[in-house]
Amino acid sequence: MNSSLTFAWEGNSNGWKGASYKLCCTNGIFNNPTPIQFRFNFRTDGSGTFDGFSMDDFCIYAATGDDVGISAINQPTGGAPAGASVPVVVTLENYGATTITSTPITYTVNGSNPVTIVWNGSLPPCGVTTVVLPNFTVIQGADTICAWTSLSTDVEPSNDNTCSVIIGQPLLTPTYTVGYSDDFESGNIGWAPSIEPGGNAACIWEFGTPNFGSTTGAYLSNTCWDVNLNTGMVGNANTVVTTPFFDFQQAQAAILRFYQNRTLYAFGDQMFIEFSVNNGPWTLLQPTTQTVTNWYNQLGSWDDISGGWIQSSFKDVTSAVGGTSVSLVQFRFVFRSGNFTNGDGVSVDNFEIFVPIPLSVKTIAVNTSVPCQFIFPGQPITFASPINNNGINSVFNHNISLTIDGALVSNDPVTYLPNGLAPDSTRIHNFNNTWIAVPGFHQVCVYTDNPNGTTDLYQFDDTACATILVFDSVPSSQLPFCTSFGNRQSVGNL
Ligand SMILES: [Ca+2]
Ligand SMILES: [Ca+2]
Ligand SMILES: [Ca+2]
Repeated sequence: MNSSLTFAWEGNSNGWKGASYKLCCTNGIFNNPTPIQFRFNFRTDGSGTFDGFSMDDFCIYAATGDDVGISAINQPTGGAPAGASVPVVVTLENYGATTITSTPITYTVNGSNPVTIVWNGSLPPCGVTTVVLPNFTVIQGADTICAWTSLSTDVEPSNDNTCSVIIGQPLLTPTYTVGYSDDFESGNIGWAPSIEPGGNAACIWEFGTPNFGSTTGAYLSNTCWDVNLNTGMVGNANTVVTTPFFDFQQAQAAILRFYQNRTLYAFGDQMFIEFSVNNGPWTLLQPTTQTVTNWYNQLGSWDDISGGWIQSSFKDVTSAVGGTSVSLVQFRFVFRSGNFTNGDGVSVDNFEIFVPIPLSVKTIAVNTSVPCQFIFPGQPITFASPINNNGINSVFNHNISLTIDGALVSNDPVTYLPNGLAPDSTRIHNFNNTWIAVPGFHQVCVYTDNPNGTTDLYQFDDTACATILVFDSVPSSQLPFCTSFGNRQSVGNL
C-alpha cells in the first residue's frame, strides 16, 4: 500500500490464503498482564472500486512442549569468494513453551557432507540466539545451504529447517589477451543478487529473460540480469547484483562496458554502479578524468528512459578503482526505487572488462613510393610502410625490416622525436635502402619489432606482405601501362 506509506496487504490474493504471525516474539505481548485486542483496518483511496476483503478462521494458538528450529541463515548471504572458508551463522529460535538447553544443529551445502554440532545454552520460549557453525569451503556457482535442528522431543518438526542460496564468486584476472566478457548465455558464473537491508523484498535482480513492459527481452539472445523479470517495480526497492571478483594487476587501462535497457520515471528510481576494493566499503563508480559513454544522466545515477538497449562504457576503469596494484575489486549494480514507482525497471547484458594491448605497433601496408609504376629490371625501387601505434602507451622507437623473397633489404631503427608516436597515431616510414628490380613475381614483407626496446605484446599485426611483378618489358601496344598496386593485400595475421 504505497499510497498510504503503511505496511499492508494490497493487490489480489487470488482466493483464500492463510496468514500467520508469531505473537510471542512481539514485545509486550508474551506474559502481558493486561488484555490484548486486535483489529483489522481496511482503507481505500478516492479511486477504490474493487471487490474488497474477507477474513475467516481467526485463531490464536498457544505453543506446547519443546519446539525449536532454525529460523534464518544469516551468513553467508548473497555472494562469497569461491574457495574461501566461511562460517555458517544461523538463528536458533524457540517456538515452544519450554526453555531449551541443548539441541543438535546440522547443516549441509548442496545436500552433502552434513556437519553437526550440539548447541548448549538456555533459550527461553520465544527466545532467539545466533549460532556460529563450523566453516565450509565456498563452491563456485549456486550453493544451497540448509540448516536444521533435530531435537528428539521436538513437537513440531515442520519449522526445524531453513535453506538459502548463496553464489560462490570466482576471482578473474583480465588481461589484454583474455579479458572478461559475459553475455550470460552460458549460465551464471558467479554474479550474486541480494536485497539490501530495508529494501522491499518484492524487488530483486533476477537472472533470466525479462518479460515485462518495455524492458522485455535480453540484448543478446535470451538471458541477462533484470530487476523483477516478470513484474513491474515496487516502491522502496534496494537490490544489488555483485560481479565476480577481479584482479586488476594485468589490466592496464581496462574498459568496463555493458548494455542496459531501462525505463525509470525519476520518482526516486535509480540505477548506479559501485565498486569495492579488497572487500572494503562500496564506492560510487563515477568518472573523474576518465572518458565515459552513456554514463549517468543524473549526478551519480541513471534515472530515466534509455529507449531500448544501449551500451555504456567507462574507459580506464583501472585508474578509477586504484590502478594496477589492485588485486581484488568487485563491482555491483544497485537498483533503488522511491515510495511511488511505476517504471518497468532495468536490465543489464553483455558485461565486459576489456583490457587493451599495452604496447604494440602495427604494420598497416607495404607501399612503393612510385605511384604509377613501370617496374623494369635494373630500376631502383623504394618502399614505405604506414606504422600505427595500436597499444595504449606512446612508442618512442622500434625496428622495422624490409625483406624481398625472404632476403633482408633494409633494417632500419625508427625513432619518434620528441614526444613519441601517440596511441592511435600512424606515421609513414620510408625505408633507407632501395631494391634493384629483377624480373618476375616477388614477395615484399615488412615487419616491426622491439618497440621501446622491449617485446611487442601483440605480434600478430607486426607483419604485412605484398606481391609485386617486375616485367621484362612492356610491348608498346600495351602502353600506357599503369598499376597503383591498390589491391595489394596487407597481411596481418602472419
Ligand atoms: Ca521444531
Ligand atoms: Ca544475454
Ligand atoms: Ca604489434
